[in-house]
Amino acid sequence: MTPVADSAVRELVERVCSGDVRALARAISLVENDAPEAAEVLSGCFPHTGDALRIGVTGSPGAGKSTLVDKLARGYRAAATKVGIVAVDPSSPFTGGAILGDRIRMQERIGDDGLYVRSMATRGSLGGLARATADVTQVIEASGKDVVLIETVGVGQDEIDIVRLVDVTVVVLMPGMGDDVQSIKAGIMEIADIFVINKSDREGADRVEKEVLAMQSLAGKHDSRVTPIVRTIATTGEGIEDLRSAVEQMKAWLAEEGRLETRRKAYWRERIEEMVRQALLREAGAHGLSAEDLSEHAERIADGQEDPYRLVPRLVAQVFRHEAGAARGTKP
Ligand SMILES: Nc1nc2c(ncn2[C@@H]2O[C@H](COP(=O)(O)OP(=O)(O)O)[C@@H](O)[C@H]2O)c(=O)[nH]1
Ligand SMILES: [Mg+2]
Repeated sequence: MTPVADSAVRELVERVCSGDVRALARAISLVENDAPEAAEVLSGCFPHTGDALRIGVTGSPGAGKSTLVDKLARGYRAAATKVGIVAVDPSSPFTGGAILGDRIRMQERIGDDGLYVRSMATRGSLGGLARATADVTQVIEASGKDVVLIETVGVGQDEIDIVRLVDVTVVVLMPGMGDDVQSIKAGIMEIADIFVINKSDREGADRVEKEVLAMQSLAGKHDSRVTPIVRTIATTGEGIEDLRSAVEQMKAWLAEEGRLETRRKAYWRERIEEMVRQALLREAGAHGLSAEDLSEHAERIADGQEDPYRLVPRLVAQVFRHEAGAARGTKP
């Protein structure tokens, strides 16, 4: 990057950190699209992160996550807590109802600079949705938010990866899910810090609670803490304050015995590994290993014409040879 661009990025980051909403939107776009300036933006934001509480809100489509997040945000705003919202919903790209709903809600909020809402463009996020969400969250945090709420549908590996980047995971269930409680058990249920039974105005809330309790007793206690179950009616706001206090209790629990540090260390351990992988692939791409090359190799390997166990060490050596050459100022 040229020095001019560098100083422009620095200025952009300064504006983000001072709470400039337009600068924030611009910085997020650069990061989301993995633009050449992205690393500089993220690096500039990094010193201004780490203090916000990241809350993941996950659960099946229609469980009431968006409504709940909206009410939670209002609760936090009433308490003068600055809130960021990241809405991730891969099931409805571009025209999906959820994203549209989030945008409408965002429109309503214009004028409150203590709240920022962003829907993730879910298709074409380079390096994956989890990467993009993690980076966007960093930028929003740097803009001075105390709490970042991340809404995501609790299905698929991408979503589980997204949930891994939060401090507190709220799993939203609802009556009438029946076997659904069982079906999402495998992935998301284990990482729940708080269960919410939303739509408690409907019949069957007791049954869902019983199922969750049964599951918990089956799983056994593996923590010094029982996962609380909070009943809510997101549409009316009933139970939202109970949910906020459950989050506060979780926060206090995390503060004990360095639990938050442990979680965040595990988080960064995973992210670094992924970042190194991405960087190496990008480096390889710059030195003659394009996506097409990869496909050609794959084809030959599938055909039995090429040996992957010899290919990969050769490719890795190629990248490092180039790096070493660049460091010496020579071409390999
Ligand atoms: N009866 C009832 N409906 C609710 C409640 N919470 C949300 N809804 C409705 O359920 C639908 C889906 O809500 P939404 O927040 O978009 O769910 P999401 O897909 O999980 O984000 C909407 O029509 C909401 O108005 C609730 O507590 N009770
Ligand atoms: Mg939603």
